[in-house]
Amino acid sequence: MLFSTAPIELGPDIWLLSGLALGKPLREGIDAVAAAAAFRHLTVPSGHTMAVAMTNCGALGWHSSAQGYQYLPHDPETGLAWPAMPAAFAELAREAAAAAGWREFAPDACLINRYSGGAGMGLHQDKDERDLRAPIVSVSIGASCKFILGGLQRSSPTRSIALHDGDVMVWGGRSRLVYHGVRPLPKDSALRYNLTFRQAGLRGVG
Ligand code: MD3
Ligand code: FE
Repeated sequence: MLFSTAPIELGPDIWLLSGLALGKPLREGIDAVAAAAAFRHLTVPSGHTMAVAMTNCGALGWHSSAQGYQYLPHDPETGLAWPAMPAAFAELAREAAAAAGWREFAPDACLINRYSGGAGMGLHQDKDERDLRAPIVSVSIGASCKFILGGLQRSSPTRSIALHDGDVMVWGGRSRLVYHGVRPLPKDSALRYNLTFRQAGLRGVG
């Protein structure tokens, strides 16, 4: 049976909704988005290429280049608008935010990360969004991973949290700017996808 447990507060304003995404047609949504906006390995300002492959859907998409990080209304690879957020994505994001106490969440950006064996994401903060009062909702799909949860400073102590297929987390308020990352997946791991839903622009503005 598909199930999801009651929300667990992992830290101040960090909520884990285990299994909330199970049984929803998210892989189909990812495939549809990727058919229009292919996964790519972006360059970071240091000149390195990210281990994680990314694409986006929604009004705005996160982009990184040698020049820095920004949200763009178009895919720079094709010049086309990012594909629309699949209905199942938007509904899940709003359901999760509401379950964690944010009833007004209206995501305009969904970044899709794809991890293959050996890929991880170093410790960082998410601070490219215009309005940091809105939470971020993240959804884990596919292979499990070890998520690294730090604090408000890079030097803060970290915890390791196992994330599994279907797990959803909501980050807001006092923990919106916590440092976080993902340990490299084992070399022989299956693929892992992560969706992060954000209110990246001004409320009501694409
Ligand atoms: C905590 N993604 O895309 S999701 C990212 O699993 C990112 O792909 C990771 O970090 C992944 O930026 C982690 C969990 C997550 C996402 C956003 C956050 C944690 C967060 C924003 C603020 C604080
Ligand atoms: Fe992040």
